[in-house]
Amino acid sequence: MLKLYGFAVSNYFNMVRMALDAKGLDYETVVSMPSQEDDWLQKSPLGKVPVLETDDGCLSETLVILDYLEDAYPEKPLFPADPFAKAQTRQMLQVLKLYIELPARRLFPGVFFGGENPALTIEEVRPVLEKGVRAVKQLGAFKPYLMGEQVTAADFVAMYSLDLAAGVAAKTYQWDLLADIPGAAELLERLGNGECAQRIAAEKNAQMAAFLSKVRGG
Ligand SMILES: N[C@@H](CCC(=O)N[C@@H](CS)C(=O)NCC(=O)O)C(=O)O
Repeated sequence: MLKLYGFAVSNYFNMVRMALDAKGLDYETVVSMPSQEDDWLQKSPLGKVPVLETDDGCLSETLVILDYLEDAYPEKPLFPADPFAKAQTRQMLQVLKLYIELPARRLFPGVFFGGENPALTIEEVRPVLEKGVRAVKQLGAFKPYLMGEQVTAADFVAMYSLDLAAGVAAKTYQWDLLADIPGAAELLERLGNGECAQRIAAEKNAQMAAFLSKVRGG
């Protein structure tokens, strides 16, 4: 059976959980934290989560895992069949990862983890996020899902990256980031109402305080 390693507060872990659930796949979750220990590096060369363990071995990197799931389990597709539409979905995935999630993540220490963000980082992140937001707005269909009528992998990456980026933007720049992407708030609400998303949210909320206390050194 597929095994997914990670922890409930991890947004990347939850993106993959949503995809596994949408595909109706049986899988086991194994609670694992990022680590630079040798054992873990055997599974995850960068020491990160999530990791998907398959009969053929382990895979890390969320977008790669999403591609693998699509190729290995094509029933209940999470990418369009048409090559161009599929590439557009992948384009959106890259935009969300590179220009929304990763820049926002640079400010997690000051926004969520009780640290202080350096002024230079604050200055650097904003223009990247602005471009990312512009690109999501331009490339997104929001009809009603991010790429059109069908739910795709991009919806799951969006729901667990736009929400965090919005939190970062609000606290750092007093910027309502979602308001700059018409349809985004409604999309997050629609996705968040699903049964799997609700289960994930309940687990995340239950573990958030302990997680924050740990990263804040408490
Ligand atoms: N590029 C990775 C990023 C995953 C990631 O950053 N996961 C976080 C937890 S949400 C992590 O493992 N952080 C520890 C680290 O970066 O060393 C992916 O797409 O899966």
